Amino acid sequence: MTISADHTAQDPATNDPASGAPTQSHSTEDAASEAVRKFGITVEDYMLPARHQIQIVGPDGTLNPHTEQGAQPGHEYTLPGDEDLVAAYEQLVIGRRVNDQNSALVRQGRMAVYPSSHGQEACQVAAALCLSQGDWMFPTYRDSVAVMARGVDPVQTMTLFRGDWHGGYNPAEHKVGIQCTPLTTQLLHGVGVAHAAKLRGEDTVVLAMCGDGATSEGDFHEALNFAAVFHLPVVFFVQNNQYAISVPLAHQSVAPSLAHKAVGYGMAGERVDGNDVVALLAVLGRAVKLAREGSGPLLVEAHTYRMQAHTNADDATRYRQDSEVAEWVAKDPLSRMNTYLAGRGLLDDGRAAAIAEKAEAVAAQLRDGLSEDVPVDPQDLFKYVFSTPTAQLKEQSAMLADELAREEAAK
Ligand SMILES: Cc1ncc(C[n+]2csc(CCOP(=O)(O)OP(=O)(O)O)c2C)c(N)n1
Ligand SMILES: [Mg+2]
Repeated sequence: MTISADHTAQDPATNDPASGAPTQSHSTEDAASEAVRKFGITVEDYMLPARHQIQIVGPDGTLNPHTEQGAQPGHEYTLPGDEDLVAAYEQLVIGRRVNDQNSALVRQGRMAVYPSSHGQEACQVAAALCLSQGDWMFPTYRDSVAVMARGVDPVQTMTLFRGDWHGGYNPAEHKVGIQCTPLTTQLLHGVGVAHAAKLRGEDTVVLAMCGDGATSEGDFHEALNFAAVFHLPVVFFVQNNQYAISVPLAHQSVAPSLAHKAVGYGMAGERVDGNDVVALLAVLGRAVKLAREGSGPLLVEAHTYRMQAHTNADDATRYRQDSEVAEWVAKDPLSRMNTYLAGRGLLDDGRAAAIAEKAEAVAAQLRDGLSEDVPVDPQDLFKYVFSTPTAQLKEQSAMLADELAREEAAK
């Protein structure tokens, strides 16, 4: 495939500038040629994902030889610093403990539903750690560990999944969108925030997250196209865990990779081993940096695996083989990082024990917080939907008030 750098791009700025449309063209060619100048690479090298997934630490916990890291022109990545690696490992251990604890709380009836990210913790952790304080994250229902790693209180994070509120935290306070169940609506929210930030002259980057199945949604197309045309600082992060509930990737897309979808929108795509937190930190870190520097949006696809059922309401044994799951046990993100750090002398027994203790404290916090029966006000259903409630909502709210009053009187 050849991408020409020298044909004249259509100027998307025929729109009314007052609408916020770009007043000068920011085409694929602009972003790519800038990168070509900056990195001395070809346009293809900039736009297309690496020939192989970027991997820095292999499943056995050893550093890959340089050539196997996907180190082709335009795809060289630097190893994150030691402190960042240990911090990531700590979050991996906490994330795994959170996944196991939440699954147990569902079985105990303390939570309505939990889409576990067991096996995907490296993606979760890197998503949070690659962002600066002023950046925004737009997570899916599966990204609770990423939300917590970003600093949202664990119990507040899980309030949504207890089923008694729309969400437990203030998105504006944490710069984290509410975890979305309707697939890919959050990508549009993220693009909107990035657009607003750009108009205000802020240097905010938005990390907009979705799954492999979600890439088939119309909203995915609209979000990517809008972000590319308006040259917005968005990193689209696709966690390809191979399934959309029971639908395997092969029935979802026959693109060479999901990262290749980027080029059709005029943005660069990259693919990375989603169970290698070191590679994820490097790839997402660079994508965020490029987006902040004005390179426009980028797409990162992480290859990972959902080790457990879609949610507690799903039976994964009906559509996949145990042998397939076993193959991914060998690629576990935690054990490879443990081996790698221990081998480099960055993790001894004392440090590992201190990390495990922190993870236990978070699990205890979840058990305590989610075992409390919090009184809920049914009228909350109608609050906070619109700043000025619609006539229909007012009517429904009055009907509910009447019913509750009659129930009370009948006691
Ligand atoms: C708009 C919309 N369509 C369908 C669904 C039903 N649904 C819930 S999860 C899911 C699969 C999504 O798969 P993927 O994007 O790969 O994310 P994963 O669950 O694997 O993390 C579907 C189809 C939904 N929630 N929203
Ligand atoms: Mg999936």
